Amino acid sequence: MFPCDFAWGAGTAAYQIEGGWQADSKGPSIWDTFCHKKGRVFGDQNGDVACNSYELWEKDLECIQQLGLTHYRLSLSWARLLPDGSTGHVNQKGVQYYNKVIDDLLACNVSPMVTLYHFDLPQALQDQGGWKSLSIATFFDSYAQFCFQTFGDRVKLWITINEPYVCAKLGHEDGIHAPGLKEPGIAAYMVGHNMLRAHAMAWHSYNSLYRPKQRGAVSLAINSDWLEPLHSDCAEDIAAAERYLAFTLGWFAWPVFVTGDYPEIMRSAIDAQSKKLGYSGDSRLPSFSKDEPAVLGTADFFALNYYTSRKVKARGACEQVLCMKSDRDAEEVLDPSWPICGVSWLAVVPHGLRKLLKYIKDTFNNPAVYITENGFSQVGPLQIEDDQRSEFYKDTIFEVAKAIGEDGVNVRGYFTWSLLDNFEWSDGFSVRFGLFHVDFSDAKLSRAMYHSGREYAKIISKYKSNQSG
Ligand code: GBH
Repeated sequence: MFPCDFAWGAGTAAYQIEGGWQADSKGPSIWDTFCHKKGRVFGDQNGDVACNSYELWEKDLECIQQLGLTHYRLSLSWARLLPDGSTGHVNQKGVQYYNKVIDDLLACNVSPMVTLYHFDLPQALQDQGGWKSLSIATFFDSYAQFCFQTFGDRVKLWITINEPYVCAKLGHEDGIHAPGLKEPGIAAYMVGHNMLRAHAMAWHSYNSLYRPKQRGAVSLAINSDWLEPLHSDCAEDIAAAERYLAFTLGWFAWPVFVTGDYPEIMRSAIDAQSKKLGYSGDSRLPSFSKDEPAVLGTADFFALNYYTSRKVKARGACEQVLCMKSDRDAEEVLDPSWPICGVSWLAVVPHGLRKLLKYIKDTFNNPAVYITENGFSQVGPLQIEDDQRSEFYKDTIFEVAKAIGEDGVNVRGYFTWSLLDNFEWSDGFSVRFGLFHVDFSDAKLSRAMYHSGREYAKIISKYKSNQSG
């Protein structure tokens, strides 16, 4: 049921694991700056050291081998490679580090999937306006081309940007992620727009300059919950769930996979709200220029980060202020039959993934899909015997199997989040997503496999032997 070349992976992100924040002339990123201000992150923690994967990469490789992964998803730290964000100055130590990681993986028969951007913009580019500035797309394209040029002989799976939704909304609307801006109703749409422009430019560069020789595939990773109307027979709830989906998955998937532009209900909702609140001027949702490379068709596969599901109802006439929540006029409701057992936002709903995969197949013309992130965290007292998480992985992978076998979804790979317990953004080290436990109180930062890791290794080896047999 899983195709013989199915990718069995796990993922990490540079800032969450590497540490070495100043090592070997790495430049600072917006997450360095953000965490170094008090009151931003749980316990004022930061990623200065994290799992110290910059020095302990070999330990990570052992974990990867213990799991029997066929693929490993990592991200590159832009500011480690290009300390001030531009290709004018290349940090060779950074190049060496990622060369070693990639070469070691390949030597162990593990294919790298490389994310160019996982939330950590070089601070030097933030100082020039960051993702709000139009010129960021050109900087990103140069960085991407540098990476294709440097690593693309060996890397065949690329993700340009991870979760533009999260960068835009959490970073520029809610201010709970770096760069910590709170400019509701305006900045997130600009940021999302520039991320799409940047992604499209990089895809076109790959397509014309590198693909002919390197023959890899490029996409962007879109996070989406599965959404259902709270009352399936209530027209307002149905419309609210549709709007919610348009403002999350649709925001990025529509331009890239369907029309080259934002979902119509997104634009009309935003413009209607502007009118209501007396906000004049151009639409707060920018428009794509015909003079720039087209966004439509700039993904060689669909990269999905799925964690949870939500019920949705209309908000009605509450709180009329300029913000994304008012624009989308749809509220998520936790369903009591979908239990929360870890971090507060994560209801455990494995079957939501199957439904979302079917929706993606039907809506986006049956693309090849990689599930680039999926996971479930522990909080509170630590258990190496994390049986609930083992069950979660078993159930989820079974849902993926049904999506392939019964719904005919073209799923090409599944990556758990995460290989290691790591720096979980605003939750610091208090939330653990790893298949391996990391002892952050021990100077050696020793890694130890959770039972869920053992379970995942078993699943992988079962399907691998089925495939070869
Ligand atoms: C992923 O995003 C990230 O890509 C990854 O780096 C991270 O480690 C992983 O999640 C686990 O968190 O704080 O209540 O406003 C997943 C999508 C969307 C999930 C934002 C958390 C925050 C909810 N994320 N959401 S809240």
